[in-house]
Amino acid sequence: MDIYGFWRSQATFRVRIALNLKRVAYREIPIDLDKGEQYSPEFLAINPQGALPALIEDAASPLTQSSALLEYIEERYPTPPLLPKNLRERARVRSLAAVAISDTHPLITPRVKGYLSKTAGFDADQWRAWQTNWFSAGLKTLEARLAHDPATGTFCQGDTPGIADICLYALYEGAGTFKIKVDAIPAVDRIVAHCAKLPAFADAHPTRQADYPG
Ligand SMILES: N[C@@H](CCC(=O)N[C@@H](CS)C(=O)NCC(=O)O)C(=O)O
Repeated sequence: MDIYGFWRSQATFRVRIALNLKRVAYREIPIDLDKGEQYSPEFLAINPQGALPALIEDAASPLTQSSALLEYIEERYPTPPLLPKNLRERARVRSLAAVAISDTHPLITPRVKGYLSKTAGFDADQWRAWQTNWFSAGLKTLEARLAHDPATGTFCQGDTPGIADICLYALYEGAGTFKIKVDAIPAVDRIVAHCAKLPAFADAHPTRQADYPG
């Protein structure tokens, strides 16, 4: 299995963790977002959206969108499960994941940065304020959702890591790659610390990737 990705790509980070948790071997092919390689004709032939990750298996068409990939990996490799069995618990996990995947991450992508700098004249400070605002909003929402909910355990849902933890960890450490630290999120800090102890999470970290510039 090959994944087109980038060390800092939060969406690729999520897929790396899921594959590691399932113990599925993969090779990552780097696409440098800082150089705009996602818009090369070669990559647009793989994903016309110009976004990472893309997962390639044999001669099949590429699969894209990290939420679809997490579900695909879960269904294709059922052990260990990354979603609970109980229907309401599954919905809670997907809802927590969506705070990161759907409502936070899309706002801080390179294409949004490009648009804001071109059309609204954003400079580096304005972009940083924008990024900080949306990382904080996402992580504080997750804190509010997790802190007092009896369904929260060692991890987001009970005591087993799953899709919500994958998304939380990638969001939190994604903020870290930009040196953004959000204060007063103790439940999030605690769950992230538990995730970081697991090799599947730690090995997927941006700083552990071959294309990490150091
Ligand atoms: N919803 C997509 C988001 C994909 C996405 O935006 N990926 C980023 C990297 S994390 C990207 O490739 N962005 C390229 C750009 O914005 O130009 C997913 O979860 O896979």
